[in-house]
Amino acid sequence: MTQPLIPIDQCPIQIEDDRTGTNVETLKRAFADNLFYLQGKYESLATQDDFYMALAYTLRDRLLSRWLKTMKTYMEKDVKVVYYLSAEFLMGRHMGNSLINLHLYDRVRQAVEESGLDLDEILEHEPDPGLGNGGLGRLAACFVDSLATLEIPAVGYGIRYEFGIFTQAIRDGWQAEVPDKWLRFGNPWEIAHPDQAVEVKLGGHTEMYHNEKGEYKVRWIPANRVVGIPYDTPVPGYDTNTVNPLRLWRAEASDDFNFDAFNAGNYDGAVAEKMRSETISKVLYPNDNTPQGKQLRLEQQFFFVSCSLQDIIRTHLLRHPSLHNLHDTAAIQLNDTHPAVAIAEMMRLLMDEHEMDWNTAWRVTQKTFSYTNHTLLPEALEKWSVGLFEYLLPRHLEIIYEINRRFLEDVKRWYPGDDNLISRLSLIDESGEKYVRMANLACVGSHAVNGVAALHTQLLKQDTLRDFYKLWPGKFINKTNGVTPRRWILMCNPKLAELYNSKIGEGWLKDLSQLKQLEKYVDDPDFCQQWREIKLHNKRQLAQYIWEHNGIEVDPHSMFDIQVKRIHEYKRQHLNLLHIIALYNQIKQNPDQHIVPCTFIFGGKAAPGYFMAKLIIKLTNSVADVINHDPDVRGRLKIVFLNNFNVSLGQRIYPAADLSEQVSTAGKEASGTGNMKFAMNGAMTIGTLDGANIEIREEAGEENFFLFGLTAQEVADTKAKGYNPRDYYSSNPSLKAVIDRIAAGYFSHGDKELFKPLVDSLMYHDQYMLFADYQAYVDCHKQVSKTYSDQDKWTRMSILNALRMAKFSSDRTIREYCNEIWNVQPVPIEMEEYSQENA
Ligand code: CGF
Repeated sequence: MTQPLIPIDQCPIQIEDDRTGTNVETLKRAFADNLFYLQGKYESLATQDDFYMALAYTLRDRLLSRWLKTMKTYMEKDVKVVYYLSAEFLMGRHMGNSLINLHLYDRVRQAVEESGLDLDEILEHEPDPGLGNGGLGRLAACFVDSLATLEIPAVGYGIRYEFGIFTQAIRDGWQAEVPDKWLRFGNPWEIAHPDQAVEVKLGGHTEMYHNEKGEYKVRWIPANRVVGIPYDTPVPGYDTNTVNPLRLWRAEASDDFNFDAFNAGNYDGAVAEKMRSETISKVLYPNDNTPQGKQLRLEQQFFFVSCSLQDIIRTHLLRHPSLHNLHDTAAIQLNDTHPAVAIAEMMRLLMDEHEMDWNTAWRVTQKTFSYTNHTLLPEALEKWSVGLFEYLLPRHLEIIYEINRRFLEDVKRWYPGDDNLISRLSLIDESGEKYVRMANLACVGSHAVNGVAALHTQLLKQDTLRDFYKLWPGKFINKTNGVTPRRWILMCNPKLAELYNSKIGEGWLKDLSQLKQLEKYVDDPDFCQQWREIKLHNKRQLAQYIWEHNGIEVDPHSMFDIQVKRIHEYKRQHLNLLHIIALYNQIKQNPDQHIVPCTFIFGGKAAPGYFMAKLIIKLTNSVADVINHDPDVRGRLKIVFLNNFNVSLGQRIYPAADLSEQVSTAGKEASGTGNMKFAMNGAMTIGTLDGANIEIREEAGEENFFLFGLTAQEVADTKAKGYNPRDYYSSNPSLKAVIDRIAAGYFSHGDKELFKPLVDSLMYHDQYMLFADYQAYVDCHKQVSKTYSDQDKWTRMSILNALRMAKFSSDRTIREYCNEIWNVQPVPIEMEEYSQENA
């Protein structure tokens, strides 16, 4: 008789073996074992990649029992789960995170060292999985970390792009894009589950039919089918047993389809179709805040949404006979409008595939979904041409029309005769070519809509989504963004973490407000001295990196003034450049004048098709070239553009900053999250009253923040009055000198054409009002320099900034989502602790 297989965690004899044990000897054995059996290498022939892979498997093994137990607990307890739908997850490297969350850093370091290797080198070998553009994708990654840490049942759903965000190279000062082959050597962190593959339909047409009960129904006859294969990556919580999955879908051609073509002898056609299907998960669109109306992008969105919803429904039906109570087991969050087609797909699945009537399906849908808006830029609000929608998703378009019809009926009843209101609220933009407005769909189909910082939510209510706010004020809620202190303090700034631990223990890592207790040391000379030493240490490390990568020698004692983020005109990297050139002009006029030595560091990618952003990169490098080599400057100003800004580079940069540049035009940056990472690591902010800057200033204290510039209201008022940038140019000699220097070709070897588009755009439009804010910004920088010269004062301000950032832990943000939007509770995962001593 065959014996049923006993799950490993229920085996009567628990053995601390090579896959679970955590003492140094066991770790060493496991590492060697994986190198031999999984990488197929002797140590003498192994490369750094082999070592990295072997160590990654060693760690993944140690996550598995917690991971499977987490899944089993959720199933058995039939808990409500948060499903976070996001087209981007910018996770950053996994290995360091796993070491921290498994509390294995020291033992693994020892095991690796005793094996004759260097852990830091191995850590550096992990490719940075760049499955996101910037803030939105990184926010999703911080959120899944906090969800697991807070023991919230959650699944992140997204796309397993074969190519993530491009690698940025700098050639002759210009950005060049290089494909990101992050999967080249395989991905040891993920586990594929082809058994849970789902089919996704595309194209075709719909038809009416009678079902068995004699009712009229609609069915979708697709032209094409694609299969979604899930790949799960464990997301361990810090200091808990919870390990939640990040489930990313890969597109594969459906066998049926190929088979037909093969049978017909059309081999090329079958292969071409296979490639076409698999293209869906090939590459991440490298645009941030600028949607591109490309068919493939809509296919990507629908693909991962359909896979995920089918998966959610399957999970629900394992424990419930019907879908009427789906909202009791599932809270689905739409991270921006990229997954908003989920509203229509859920309706289709409920009605067409699960026989639910419209009203019930709509009630379930609305109760299940909530939507986060991430942008105020009107050009960034996604819309899809009705023609494309109909071609790819004919059934969904019908459903959207019906949602719209019913919705507008209501509006007409509530606001009779207001046709303008109707056309603004409509899910279909009919002002010219017809478009489906995804934000409108998301607002109508969700029970909650949130912005990502207080000002942003306020502006959504009074501007971008004001008509919806008027209809449903109760739906709108603010959820100020946050970032995980595990990655953004502990992992990236270990010396600072050590200092905190030595004073108050490790509790702050799960409750950042505990840092407030350290305020009593703000005047303690020893503490301040240690604080300065840590910053200097971090600056030295960054200086070393700059030397190795850019060949530029920078002085770690100079002020590190840093702006790293996507390059975008609204973020105003060029305002920063104008100030640098103004300082340079001063030096040229009077080379002996006192100037606080400063290293200006930039980093960030530009969307490949965004000419002006690319020109800003070129200008940065050109200004750097001239100023860094001018003997009059005597090294007092250095400018560095660090190429390929990504999560790993961010981990080096934030801890080394003295000054954080957050200078977007007020009312344009929804929140920002880099601003939080800088402040948590003790950088002072120079910033406008925009996004989360406002709240950072409130928390840090007005006196600990360098504020400048117009408010969002003043920006609007100035524009309304008729803004003319040339007035500022002609009345401000310093500004004029700066612009004239660029226009004269001083930074382009006399070429007056190169930067003309940038100069003209400022002189004749200046959409983001750099000129209006120029003088305030320059003056504010004077204040910064003066303060920096008083190191005691600066240190005090830096300490207070870092200690007062509790609000910006993503744990706080996630708790608010749980309580106010998702209605979910923590579910602790009970496990017998493996004794680390006996292991
Ligand atoms: O989302 C952003 C970022 N660029 O990804 N937007 N989008 N789309 C906003 O511009 C940021 O201000 C915001 O912090 C981030 C996450 O909410």
